[in-house]
Amino acid sequence: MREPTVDRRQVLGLGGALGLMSATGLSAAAVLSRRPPAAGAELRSAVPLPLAFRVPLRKAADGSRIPRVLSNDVPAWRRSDAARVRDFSFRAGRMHGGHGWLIGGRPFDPARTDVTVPLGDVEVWRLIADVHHPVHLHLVGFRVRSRSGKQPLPHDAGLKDTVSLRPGESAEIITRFDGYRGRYLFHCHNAEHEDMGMMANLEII
Ligand SMILES: [Cu+2]
Repeated sequence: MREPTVDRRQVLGLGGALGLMSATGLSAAAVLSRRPPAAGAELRSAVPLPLAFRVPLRKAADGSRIPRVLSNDVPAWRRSDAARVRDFSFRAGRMHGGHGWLIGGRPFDPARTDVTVPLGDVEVWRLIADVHHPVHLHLVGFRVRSRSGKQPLPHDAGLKDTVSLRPGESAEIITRFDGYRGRYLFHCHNAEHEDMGMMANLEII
């Protein structure tokens, strides 16, 4: 008789995800294997811990499917909607007498407003990078119009909060700054870059 099997997500649920897996010495291969352990099996830790996972004796069906179209309400801003176009370079430079990472040639100053946008305006931003910089905006999602003057990449489709610029690459993005007035940030999402100056203040008025 064929043994009932369990969904591997049940196994993960039992294990409390990957952190516990490493704590117990169970290998990722054992837990994430495409061939889940047989029901009733017991997964034991490789290190001497008073801990074991008992796979329950029940069968689970997974009727979920990834839809063919994930979203059809993506904003269709046109370039002609833009109240203005801005340019921002993301480059290495000098900061406080040392090495830093700069936006538009300037390191971050928390007291300085770098960009002021009236609430509701559509803007086009042209971003250019020296090395790899994942550029991230707070407050709004945006759409990627082009990369270095060419068609965006497949993963640029949809509403984005980050565009990952490759070395020497530029990108044109468009968004409407709606939502709330106040002060927000945009920055390189590389933690070392943002901590070494590659951040700027955006004021919605
Ligand atoms: Cu960066």
